[in-house]
Amino acid sequence: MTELAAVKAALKSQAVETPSWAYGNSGTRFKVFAQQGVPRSPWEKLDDAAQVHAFTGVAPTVALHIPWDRVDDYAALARHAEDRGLRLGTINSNTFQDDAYRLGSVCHPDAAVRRKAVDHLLECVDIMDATGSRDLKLWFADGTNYPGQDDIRARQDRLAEALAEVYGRLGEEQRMLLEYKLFEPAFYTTDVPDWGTAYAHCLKLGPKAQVVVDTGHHAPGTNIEFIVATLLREGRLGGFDFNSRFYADDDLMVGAADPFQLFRILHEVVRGDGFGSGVAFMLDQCHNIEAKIPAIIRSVMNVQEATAKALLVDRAALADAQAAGDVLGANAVLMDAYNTDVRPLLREVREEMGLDPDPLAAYARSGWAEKIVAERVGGEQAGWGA
Ligand code: PSV
Ligand code: MN
Ligand code: MN
Repeated sequence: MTELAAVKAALKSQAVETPSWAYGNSGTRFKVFAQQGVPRSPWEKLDDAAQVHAFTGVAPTVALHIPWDRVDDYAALARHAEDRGLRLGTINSNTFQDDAYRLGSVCHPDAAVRRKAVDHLLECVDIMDATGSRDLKLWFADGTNYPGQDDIRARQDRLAEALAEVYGRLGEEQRMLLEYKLFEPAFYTTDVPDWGTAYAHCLKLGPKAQVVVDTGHHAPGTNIEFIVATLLREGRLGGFDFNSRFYADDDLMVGAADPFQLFRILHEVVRGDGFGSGVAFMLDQCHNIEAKIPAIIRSVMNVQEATAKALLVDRAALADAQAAGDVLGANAVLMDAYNTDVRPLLREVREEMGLDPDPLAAYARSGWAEKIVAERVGGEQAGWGA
């Protein structure tokens, strides 16, 4: 295979998981702007996700969030996905939207609240069994707002105990992805604030526990690609929640704020043999003011473009320049790849996959947007938190 053929083959095999919640209404704490045609159920979210996959060819799985996507029959939901060329992906737990969780969930000082939270996580594993999902994604809103509010170390002990119970329930092929976040909703301490804390817990649990990097969950200026390189080197990078941010956890379209950072991250993924290795590429975004399906298509394309550039890095030339201590030469190799216009290459890849080379234009022509506005009348639109 020529090098270009290998790059094309890798791009065709890429899989970007889209989040069910991105198809529903979302907003900030100030306002949720409802959009016409938005899904009213998990079934309709999958119908929309099928459009993203149909036009991009690389978005075959959809992440669910429980209880936002609670249904009576998960096997039927999995069949609904299959009928549309999709599979159900990661199951995201939710231990942050119940009144009981005011002081935390698995780290709460009251054992009864911790039990409730762990039972929810175990229920999520039951759902994974029914949907055939590989990954359970855990993000905990747990933390404190004031110094002295609770014992920082005791909270870590409670977390470890809860994680161990859930880990013990995982099947052979199932994984637990632990997501960290610097702050919010807790403002003083967060119980899983950084990759080091997540990694320490995963290390104790075992190989099925992996760290998930949400690109919006760091302090400004954090070198995320260094974290990626380190976790890959340690065999503990479970996946990404991709999105972009200007200020905090903005959940904007990936590659919109800083496409160069996305390239640098993907370069480390490629360098660390993390591409096609089980590292999950997921989106975790909210489209508050823009049309949702085209925004998700755009996001998938942004990931593809950054991946194509990362795959085009001349690794041999880079290694030579690095070995020779050629600082500017090495930097130039990386920048050459980043500055390559990969859009013609991706158009070719899509044509070879039997797709329209311009997914956004093809979607706009398809009539789907008009169809859902006309058909989805009555009922309650799905929204963040419902
Ligand atoms: C928390 O901010 C988070 O990134 C977690 O992944 C949640 O499950 C998700 O957002 C909800 O959008
Ligand atoms: Mn996330
Ligand atoms: Mn987030």
